[in-house]
Amino acid sequence: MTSASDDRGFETRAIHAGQDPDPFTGAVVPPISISTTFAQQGVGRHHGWEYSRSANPTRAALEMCLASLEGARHGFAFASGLAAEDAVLRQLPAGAGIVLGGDAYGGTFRLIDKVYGASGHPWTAVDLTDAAALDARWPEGTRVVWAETPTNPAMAVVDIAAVAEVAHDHGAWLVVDNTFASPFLQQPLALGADVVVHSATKYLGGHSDVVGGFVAVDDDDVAVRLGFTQNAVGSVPSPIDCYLVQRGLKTLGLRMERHCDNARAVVDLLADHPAVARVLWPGLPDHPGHDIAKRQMRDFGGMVSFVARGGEEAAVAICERTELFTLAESLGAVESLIEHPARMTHASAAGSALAVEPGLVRLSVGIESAADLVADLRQALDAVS
Ligand code: P1T
Repeated sequence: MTSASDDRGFETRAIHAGQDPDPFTGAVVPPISISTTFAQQGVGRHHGWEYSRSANPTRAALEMCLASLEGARHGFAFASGLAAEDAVLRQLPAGAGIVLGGDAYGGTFRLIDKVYGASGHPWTAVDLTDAAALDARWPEGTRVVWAETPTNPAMAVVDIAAVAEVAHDHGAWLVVDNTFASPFLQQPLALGADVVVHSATKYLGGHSDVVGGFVAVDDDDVAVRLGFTQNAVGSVPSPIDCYLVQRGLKTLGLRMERHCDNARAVVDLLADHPAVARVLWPGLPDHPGHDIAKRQMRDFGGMVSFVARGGEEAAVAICERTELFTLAESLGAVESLIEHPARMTHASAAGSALAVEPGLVRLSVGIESAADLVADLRQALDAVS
């Protein structure tokens, strides 16, 4: 769906873009359009809607709003983050190579390695925090560079503008997975990325009650191809799921501010605790990506990882001891979650270049009272000290 240019503020667009009151009833919340099909006045004569896989009014409203929030001309909603990623990777010509960052969500690794790698797309893991090294060691035949920033789960920061320049010099696209930052904190297209992907399951939806994905692009031709793929392959979200993401977006700015503030409070505890060997959060001045994050992000986000001093055993024990932080996969919602990436979200990367340090614990810091989150983590850390 194409979004009209709109220079209103982020929070205004989150609440109003693509969401005018219903022209027939005045309903302030546009109705959820659950119809799968739409009456035609004559063969091929209709109001712009034919069949809901191809286009649906609730999905279109979400796509317009999210495209606007990413500062993109075009947006496409999908049934999951991985479905969105798949739609982008399907645009690669036969045999084209992929560069994947040295750290990424385990499911993205699995998609690129086991699905695209297995069907003739060679891929290489490259540390994208060093754009000059990428340039110097550019793998021949690469047509897409796939970057997360901050990365899942090691919280590395990639300089989007620098990596975009290298990718473009070599005739490749830069795709940025903006799931960890959300468009409130970071807008990769404005920094030179060609494509933005999201797991809408995370901060965009924000309430752990919907699985979804999203792709944003500026290029009109790429948009036509993505729209074709969305319809031809058909991994589209239901109207109710679209509504849930849309509803989540209305508070995205408020939630992100609170996620960031709570992360700061949690990091203060972790940084001083004897059970913690290293804290990985781009807001820390000694984080190697701190200056880049300061430049390309509005704030440092609600995701925090740390390495337990006692290694894997201690990391697992901490994950099993918190009470308010729920032990669960996923992230980006109002409630705080804790997990052990090596055994959970990133188990598929074991033994690969993207394998995760076994002592690593990942926190998705929610928007509960900061003091309660800190107290909960403190008791879990104290128990393993
Ligand atoms: O789960 P899905 O909506 O398909 O999104 C996949 C995905 C894509 N990109 C990033 C950066 C992600 O973190 C994810 C999903 N991640 C988890 C479920 C997790 O716990 O890390």
